Amino acid sequence: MKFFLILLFLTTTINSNAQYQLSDAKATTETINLYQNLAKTQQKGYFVGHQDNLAYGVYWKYQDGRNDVKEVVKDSPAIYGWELGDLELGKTENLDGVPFEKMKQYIRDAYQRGGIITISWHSNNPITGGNAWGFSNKSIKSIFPGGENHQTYVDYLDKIADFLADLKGENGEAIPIIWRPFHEHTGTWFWWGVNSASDDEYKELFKFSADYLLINKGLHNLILGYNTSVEYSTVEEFLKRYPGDEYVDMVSFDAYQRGGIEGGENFTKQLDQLIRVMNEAANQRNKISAIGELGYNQIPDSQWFTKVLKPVFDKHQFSYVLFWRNAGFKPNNNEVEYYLPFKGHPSEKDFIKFYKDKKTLFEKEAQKLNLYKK
Ligand code: BMA
Repeated sequence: MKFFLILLFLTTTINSNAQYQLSDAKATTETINLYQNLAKTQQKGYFVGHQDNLAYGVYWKYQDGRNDVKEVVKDSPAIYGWELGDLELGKTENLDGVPFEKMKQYIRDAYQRGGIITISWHSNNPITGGNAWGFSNKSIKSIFPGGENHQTYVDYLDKIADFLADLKGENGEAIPIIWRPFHEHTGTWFWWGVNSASDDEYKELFKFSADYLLINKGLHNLILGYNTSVEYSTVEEFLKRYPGDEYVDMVSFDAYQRGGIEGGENFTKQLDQLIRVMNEAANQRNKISAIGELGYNQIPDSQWFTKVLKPVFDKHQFSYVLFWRNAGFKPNNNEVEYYLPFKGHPSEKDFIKFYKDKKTLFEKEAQKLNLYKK
């Protein structure tokens, strides 16, 4: 009898994911369903995503129907990452040249096909007028209510809110968005990072912005992400700038392998530690977890996916991994940047193996799971 009761308790908890509740009590049905389904799916695998996937690849730009992932595995990513940097300045293209009107259409199309959308924001600096990188050595306090840069920051958020509010499905419902603002905040390079914003200021920034979008702007399609970089080795360090359970639904980190391929073993170890600590934090706070950004520029290791990533991914549960963008050649700095193979790349075969792994979930699987339904 006792055994039976325990079993009953376990099945009920697992099925309803009762421990995972969105922080927004007014979240739309589709957003709640997506969140519950992300939590449930963590138990069997993880969704695979790609930044800017539909807009361009290493050797093409804006060609309808193309995407580098599909040309290799005959399936699309399950998660589509997009970036809003420069929208706050009223520009028509983001900082990487993606037109916002096209982006909206890609988002609608992917949602309609059953894919998942996540959005990041390399916001320009409302204090200095500079871009996201670099810092002012001034406190960011002046963007909070009463401060001299407050109105500038509120104007930024208004533009972000307008964009997010315009993302609607065919029946007029708001498209759920995994909103991942002020990411890599444990690093030094952004104006919201540790060199410019104190922990308390960061929390304030996160809370003010979320309140503004949800309460003032009435957006209820957001799954809120708290996303660090790699500078942590304990739960306390990971949660150092955590704004509170009522402001976060998902925790994640960004990590990149750099240097020679002999560093693969160390990267596997590092990832293992990063995921383990993140998941401890996630379990303590009853939040889902994910890898917000990942990559090894140009994938110099032709077995990177199965030899470096798979062994560690097999050991842990998390909802998704997003590979960063296949920018190709970047004329602004003469660099080449991409993180997933294109047709003809030496790691194509390895990525197909990774695709076939039963834990990796791409768009066809996402469609079957009907993520926006209960
Ligand atoms: C970086 C690089 C940059 C890009 C930025 C925002 O990591 O890909 O080229 O501008 O992300 O997308």
